[in-house]
Amino acid sequence: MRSQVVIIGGGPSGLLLGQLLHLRGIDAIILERKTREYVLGRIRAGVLEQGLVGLLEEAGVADRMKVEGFPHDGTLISYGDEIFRVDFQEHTGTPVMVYGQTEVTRDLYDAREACGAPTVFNVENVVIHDADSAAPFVTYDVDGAQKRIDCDFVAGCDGFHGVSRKTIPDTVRKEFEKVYPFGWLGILSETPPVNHELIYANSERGFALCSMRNANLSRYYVQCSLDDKVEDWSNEAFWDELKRRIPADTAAQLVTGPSIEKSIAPLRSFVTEPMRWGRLFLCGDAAHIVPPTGAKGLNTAASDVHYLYGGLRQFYEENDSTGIDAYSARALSRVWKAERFSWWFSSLMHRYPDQTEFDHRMQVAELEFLRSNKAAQAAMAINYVGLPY
Ligand code: RFL
Ligand code: PHB
Repeated sequence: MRSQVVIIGGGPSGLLLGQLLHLRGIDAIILERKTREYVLGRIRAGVLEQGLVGLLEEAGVADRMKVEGFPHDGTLISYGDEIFRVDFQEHTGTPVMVYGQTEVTRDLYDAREACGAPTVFNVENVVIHDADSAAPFVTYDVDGAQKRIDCDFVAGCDGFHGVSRKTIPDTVRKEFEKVYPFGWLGILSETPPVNHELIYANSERGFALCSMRNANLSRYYVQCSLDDKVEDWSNEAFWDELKRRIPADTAAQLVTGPSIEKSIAPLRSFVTEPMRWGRLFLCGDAAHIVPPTGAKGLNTAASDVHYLYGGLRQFYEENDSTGIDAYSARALSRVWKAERFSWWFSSLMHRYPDQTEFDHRMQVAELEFLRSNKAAQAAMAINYVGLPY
């Protein structure tokens, strides 16, 4: 079998790239390790930057988002019982779109199926061969048989635990990592959100986030210990802890109920360089991870897709490899800025196990500065809504 591009991973990066390429007549086959249902069962990001919204429009999959998504013009930040708002419209003229990653992925799968573009699920033992040559190929097993696809390019969109990144030799690959000494315990609950905009809360007991998916679906998180197990957290204990971390008058409005999903995610900052090796290109979580504070994970995956899609179009439509040659440098330049923002916002909002009283005073001073200074709010808003591509 032959395909111009082989995309490894049918998460949001792979699906978005596949759809954009398909609309330009560039054929791409997607290889996914799990089933479609499994991929759609993962509850992850909820906030989309304008850049991603634009890419979804370009890919022809924005109709449902426009009806069911919620543009947010600002966000709230609390510390203790103090609370203030950062206004995105005032500082940037743009909102963010609240629309779940699950829904984005569903829309992309539906569009892919409608146009008959090929996706192979349940693949195993994916191996990328000869990526540093002009004739790469990919082998994999499905239903007990080994298959081979010859291609021009391989897009490694297979997430943090995929095979693509590890295909780049150790002598070439450089990795940068910071692991945070806490996790986020998240629940999804069929209750009305406590507020129509997100609330990021710094409290003596640790960070909390009040987020939402729609008028009757809320997403809440509390900072937890890395040793905590989901089973140890009853719904009651979760609601109780959340209420203690947000301002008292907000807590009084919180509607609680059963959780329909509960999970713990560790926090990590991670970047691999370069993001290209020969004819293999890494996209999204395969190349970088951010802590979720600031919602940059999915959005940074989307900016990679933007640069790679542009480069591949230029290659196929104009026989010009400038874009693919510049891919790694362009993508990394924006990746590092998203890493910086997520690291800064995480450092500002969490309680660290070894935090001194001095460190805490620094957080409060920075929060008070942010509360009172328009330039600081503008810097935050510009990063939150998304830096330009
Ligand atoms: P994904 O979504 O991980 O998709 C990769 C896909 O590749 C498949 N795969 C393979 N397929 C074939 N062969 C192999 N060898 C393969 N190995 C893996 C996987 O099954 C999967 O379907 O990466 P992608 O597409 O780059 O998208 C990135 C985003 O998913 C990610 O950045 C965000 O979800 C990060 N993230 C969050 N971001 C936010 O902005 N806000 C959040 O609240 C948020 N919560 C999260 C998150 C990531 C989490 N993970 C990865 C543990 C919560 C969690 C739990
Ligand atoms: C979410 O709704 O899941 C969410 C929102 C904002 C974040 C992280 C997660 O910064």
